[in-house]
Amino acid sequence: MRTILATLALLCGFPSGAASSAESLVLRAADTHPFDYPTVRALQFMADHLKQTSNGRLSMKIFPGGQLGEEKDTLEITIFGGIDINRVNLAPLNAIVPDTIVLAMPFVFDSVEHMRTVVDGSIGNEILAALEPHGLIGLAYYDSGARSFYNLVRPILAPKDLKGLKIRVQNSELFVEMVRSLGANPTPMNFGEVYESLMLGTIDGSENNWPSYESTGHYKVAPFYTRTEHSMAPEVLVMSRYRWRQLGSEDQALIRDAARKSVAVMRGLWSQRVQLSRDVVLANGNYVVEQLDKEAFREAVGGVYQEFLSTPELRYYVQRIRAASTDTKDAP
Ligand code: GTR
Repeated sequence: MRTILATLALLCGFPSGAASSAESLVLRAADTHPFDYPTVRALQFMADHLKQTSNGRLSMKIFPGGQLGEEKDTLEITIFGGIDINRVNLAPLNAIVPDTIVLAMPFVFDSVEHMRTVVDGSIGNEILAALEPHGLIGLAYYDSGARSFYNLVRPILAPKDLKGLKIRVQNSELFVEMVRSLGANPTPMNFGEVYESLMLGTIDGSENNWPSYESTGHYKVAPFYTRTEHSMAPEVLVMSRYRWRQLGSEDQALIRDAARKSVAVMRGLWSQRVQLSRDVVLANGNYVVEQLDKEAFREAVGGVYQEFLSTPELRYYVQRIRAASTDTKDAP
């Protein structure tokens, strides 16, 4: 596991924007996924666009594959300015910015379209703006589809099948309690440690979307995948507020514009990759449960709503998210 100090040592060898001439700036961008994953390809689009619109003055150096560390650590480094741009999932932000919890709540979205409507609208913008007092500038949301459970022990058809299984979760109290309320034993762990832990049997399973289940090779070790689709926590593109404040408003606008334009590109790549990853998993002969009664899962996580929506502001966000659904089902 790469530590914060190791990441800083690595970055020291790389010319940062501050060391460049006043004319040119190289922004360092982190992503935990490999170079061909939709998030990284979208970052590459953003980099190309930025270079073009700034006539080569602004560029991005992308560090994919978790080279700069795990999301929990790279977020800290971004806050104090060691990384300029960071693509992370919303979950590790839950501990830093409480408002982000509402977009990760179980079953709060009825579909990917519902999630997109919310993050593209005023709620999405308000939550991006809420990052700023915490040292981050929210640039955009990327798709992350829906997260579902997988494991190496047995098929999950109902919450009772999760009972006693050790399930890895992201570093977020919300995910810990969500999994506990379903009867499993939650184990918070960095993304990069999951494969080995599955191999060693120190965990029984995890939860993620189709592309991550496939690209990490977890599907080869944990063959039982059930489309619980319990969370649609999106990906977020954040920038270091420290770096942001060193930039003029014209450069800030170019960065925002490039980030915004990369969203549509990412969504196109994402839909293709979901399809491809699902095909790879099915062709591998995995035991995939696609049709299931989600009601029992929805009911089991009801207590998480009482526990985590602890302020009127958070409850109001969720009311508005639910009102934005074309489906009439109430959240748990
Ligand atoms: C993926 C997400 C990553 C990371 C990972 C995880 O879906 O794209 O940023 O959050 O899940 O489970 O840690």
